[in-house]
Amino acid sequence: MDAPEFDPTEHQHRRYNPLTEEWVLVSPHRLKRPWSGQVEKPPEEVIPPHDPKNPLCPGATRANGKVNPNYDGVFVFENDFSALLKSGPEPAPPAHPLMQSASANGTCRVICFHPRSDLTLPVMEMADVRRVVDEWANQTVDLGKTYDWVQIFENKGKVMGCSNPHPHCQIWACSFLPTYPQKSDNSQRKYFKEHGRPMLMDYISLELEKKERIVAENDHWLVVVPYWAVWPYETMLLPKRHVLRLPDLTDEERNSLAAIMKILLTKYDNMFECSFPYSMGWHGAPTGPRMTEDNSHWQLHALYYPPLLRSATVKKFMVGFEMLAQAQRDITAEQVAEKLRNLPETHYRMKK
Ligand code: H2U
Repeated sequence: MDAPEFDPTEHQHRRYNPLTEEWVLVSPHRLKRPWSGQVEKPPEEVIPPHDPKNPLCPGATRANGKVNPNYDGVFVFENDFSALLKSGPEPAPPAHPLMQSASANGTCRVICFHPRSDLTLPVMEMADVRRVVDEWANQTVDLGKTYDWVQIFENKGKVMGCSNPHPHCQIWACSFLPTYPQKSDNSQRKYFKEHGRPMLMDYISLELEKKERIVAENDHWLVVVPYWAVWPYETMLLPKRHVLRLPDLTDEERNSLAAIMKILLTKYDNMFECSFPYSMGWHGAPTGPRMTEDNSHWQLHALYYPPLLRSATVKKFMVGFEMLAQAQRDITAEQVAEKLRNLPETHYRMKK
């Protein structure tokens, strides 16, 4: 009897992430196993639009005693519990290769997206989301004058360790390239050297041609479940044009980014009819002293890593084989892209 032909939706295989140079094990046959875990939806959390005790709200007092202004758009402040300080004593040069330390300076800031605590990006007005995009770009310019890497990230939901429901993100600007950006810089540089084109521009062309993993698309932006995705609902958001950093986006591209983010995040919320948790962040060409180097190998992109697996409460744990050997997923990137693509672009809360 002939062996059955390989079917990526049925048969185990490994996929390669060219950015991290890591592999992920895909086991779609496991989707057939019985599941008796929790699937019910928890009651929706009621968040007041304004809580004078919440340190991120307009007019509230923060941990360091400072009072926030009565802001009516975005509001940026220096994190009162910064993981990176502007300066400090330098560690001594490594005495042994097995015990190396190096200097680490930086600045941490918080951006409040909106004065109201009960809003999230998908349910905000387009103009409000556009203000967030502009602030991301402004902060990249400002902190990018000094720092090699400006990491903008949003941690959303209690399950991601986010303690505060007020819509906000963080920025950690570093005097060094952190581990993942460093890996990404290396791999994109290597690809550019070998092929003469930016890796992610080639990837965009492939995804637009194959149309198997596209979640949403507009004139300027593309959202895909990457071929090599690890988290069940992981997505990548990229400009279709070759863009190095957020500040390089045109006025039109910024409006278009606000629009596609609202669509992606609405689809996420509609998946399990909950405020979908995730960690997301922007990766663009390095800044600071690295700004003068040739960074043509870079392409700006945002990475979304949602932790959920099967329902609003069942999370994927990166444990066991994943901690000790390699990342693994059951449902394929193509199957998830189809699910997300078919979800409505109207938020479930607007229907009721
Ligand atoms: P998270 O809930 O995502 O951790 O974000 C809240 C951030 O706001 C967190 O980094 C900062 C915390 O350090 N913060 C202040 O800087 N001052 C405060 O008074 C409360 C919270």
